[in-house]
Amino acid sequence: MSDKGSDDDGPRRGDDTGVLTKPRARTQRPPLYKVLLLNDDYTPMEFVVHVLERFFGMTHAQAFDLMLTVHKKGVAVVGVFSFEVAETKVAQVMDFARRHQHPLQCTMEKE
Ligand code: TYC
Repeated sequence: MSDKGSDDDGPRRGDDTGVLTKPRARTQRPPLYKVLLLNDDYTPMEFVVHVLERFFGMTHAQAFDLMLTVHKKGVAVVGVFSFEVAETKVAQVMDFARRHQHPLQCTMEKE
């Protein structure tokens, strides 16, 4: 099934005009969630770069640029995912940071 296609049974005959009308599709797209990384004063820059490479599939250059954005602005969106994937990414980052005793914070919010 296409994500933009209709779920109906195709054209229907109108009341008495002979015009075929196509009912609007009511298919809902699942909600998406932004994963946010927060700045802090203690987590080493290289650790954040490694997190972005490891859990968000970024190149070193992409990860470095985004780390600097978080460092300067305080927060940035690092990806947009389904609820389940976003929840997993947040848990992976929080667990990895905790295991390395860094206070790095990662959260999610509905788009
Ligand atoms: N501000 C940190 C430092 O100066 C680096 C940092 C960047 C920490 C991004 C967290 O999400 C973060 N060492």
